[in-house]
Amino acid sequence: MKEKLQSILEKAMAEIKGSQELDQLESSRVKYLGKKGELTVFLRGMGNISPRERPVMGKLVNEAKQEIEVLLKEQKEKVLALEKERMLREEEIDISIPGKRFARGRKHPLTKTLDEIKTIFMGLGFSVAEGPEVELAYYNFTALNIPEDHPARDIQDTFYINDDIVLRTHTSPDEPRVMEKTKPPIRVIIPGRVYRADDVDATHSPVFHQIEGLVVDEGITLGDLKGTFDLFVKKLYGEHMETKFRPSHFPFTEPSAEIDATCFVCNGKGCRVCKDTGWIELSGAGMVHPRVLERCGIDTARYSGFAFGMGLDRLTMLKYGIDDMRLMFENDIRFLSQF
Ligand code: 2NL
Repeated sequence: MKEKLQSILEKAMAEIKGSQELDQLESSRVKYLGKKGELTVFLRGMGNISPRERPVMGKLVNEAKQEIEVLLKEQKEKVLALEKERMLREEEIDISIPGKRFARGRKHPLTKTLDEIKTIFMGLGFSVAEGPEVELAYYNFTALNIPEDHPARDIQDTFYINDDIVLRTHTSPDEPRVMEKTKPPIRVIIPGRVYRADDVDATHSPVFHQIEGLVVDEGITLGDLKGTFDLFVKKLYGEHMETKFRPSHFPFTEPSAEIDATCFVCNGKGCRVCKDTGWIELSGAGMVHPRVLERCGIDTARYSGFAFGMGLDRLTMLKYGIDDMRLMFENDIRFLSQF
């Protein structure tokens, strides 16, 4: 009997010591100490031994049971400690490894130029407004004094949604929208995307960008336009820049002018960019036509205003020496990452 007990104990001890998993330990516990476990069965079998030997054997069985319990507990702690160590090792963070570099995006050259222009005009007390790209033909043409038979209305030149709705061909329609809603004094610039039915080439795109400016107040003159634009150009391109007006025509301004600035490639000496004139055309402008003011309910006996409209794409191309407009819209990372 004693040898039997000894062999069960040895087997159990070896098994438990060899266990590396909690599951294994639990099955060992069931196997030896459980209801049908080997020690339990052994204890029951003691009915067969002599009453004299019984207390001695009983004591030995209990001792064996205790030994197994203690060992199970110790082994369980060992397994848990090993497990913890393994987890710590696996989850170790090496803070000396260099970090991952993320490719950082940057502003599109058009956005950069626009941001600069906004900052300059906001410094002059202008606010920034925006209007819809899908626009009523009324605001795009009629409100701007563009007559019914004007070529700008031709379906060859303009994207019509239907007879009354177009993709705006300029940012000018936002100005009557502002004038209808706001009482003078008005000082606003309006940047935005505009559309023309043009084929793509180095200087044309069916989608491009304009910035419109509008000032309406008492006593506004062409002198205010000249002073404002001159300051704007000096801030954008440098203090040495000069501006001049050239007579022009727009249906929504009277008188109208093209504003030229010193060619900043050759500083006025004459080069390929300015076609040897020393000047570069930057903007159309003029005094707001009285008919346009009146349509918006502005009293022309009291108020007058100036307006200008310029191409953001062109200004940006000139600023950075970009010679092909397509680059602005292709989103080629090799181009964009240069700004
Ligand atoms: C151009 C010419 C211009 C305006 C836009 C404007 C707006 C109103 C009334 C009067 Cl509501 N004028 N805007 C004036 C003159 C020229 O744009 O060729 N831009 C690229």
